[in-house]
Amino acid sequence: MKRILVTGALGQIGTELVTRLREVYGADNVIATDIRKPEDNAVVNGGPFEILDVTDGKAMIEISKKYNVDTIMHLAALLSAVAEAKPQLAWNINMGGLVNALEAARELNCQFFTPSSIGAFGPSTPKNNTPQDTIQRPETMYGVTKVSGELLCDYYYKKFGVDTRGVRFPGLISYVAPPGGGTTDYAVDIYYEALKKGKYTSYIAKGTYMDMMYMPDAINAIIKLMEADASKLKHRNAFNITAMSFEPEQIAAEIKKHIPEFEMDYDVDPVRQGIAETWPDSIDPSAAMEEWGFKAEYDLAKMTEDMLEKLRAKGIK
Ligand code: AKB
Repeated sequence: MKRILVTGALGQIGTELVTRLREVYGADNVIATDIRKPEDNAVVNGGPFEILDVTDGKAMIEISKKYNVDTIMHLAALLSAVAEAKPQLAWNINMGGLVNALEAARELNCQFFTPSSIGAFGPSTPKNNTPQDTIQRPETMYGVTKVSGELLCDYYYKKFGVDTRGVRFPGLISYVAPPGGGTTDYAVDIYYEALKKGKYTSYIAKGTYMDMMYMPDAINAIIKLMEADASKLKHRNAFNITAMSFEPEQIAAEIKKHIPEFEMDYDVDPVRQGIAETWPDSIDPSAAMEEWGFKAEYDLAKMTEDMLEKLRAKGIK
């Protein structure tokens, strides 16, 4: 990777990924793009930035050519809860954007990354230690676009030789930019509310396990996979990766160790709960570990300590 175009660069992953890529590869070599251009933003001001609507394939190719990129990291997508509320829009953005990004990668002979998700699994998928290769019959629009995306990326590799790579992200927890419209967002919100109010009302029910990961591990995983020796990759576009699996009581208990007065109650959202119930309780990341050395550094305890420290340093209280 030498010259990298990132779509959805102002999102939860993009904000931290762009910053790290600019540290590693040089600020001028990372072209951040998003549909909006806010002022006073580190990603906008820290290197090249272009406004890009990913459903505009012509603009994507033009920007890729303008900067002569050799890598495309396509992050722009609607998350699970928003996608369920706006399924047609989700199809247009998630699939339309992906095809446009893959076409740009094909035309410019770029290496390509896009994330899949635990949302690519469904109720008939084995729920515990979900294998790398297994049944995928998701029942959400987000899941439909994620499975289709995995297949499309495999297709572009096999048919056109595009060096496509990707992971199935679990819920990502971070303190820099907020997630927008996911099912796992409760595991981010809880830290903000614990510091601001000392209490949190969970929209996910007691006993609902989902895989999660702290953002530094997610960013490391993307870079490591993109730098991995292609000859070692048997899978390419949908590596299961995870760092931990917990249910709401467990994250609340961990926060209580730092904020003893913290209390949590429940007001379950049927839509997000319904989505969570179709996802695995825990997935098996062994293919990623074997093929490109995936390893997560943060467990629930280490992440909680760091999240609270970083949010306090940001002035959240
Ligand atoms: C979501 O909840 O939609 C995302 C995901 C797991 O893909 N965080």
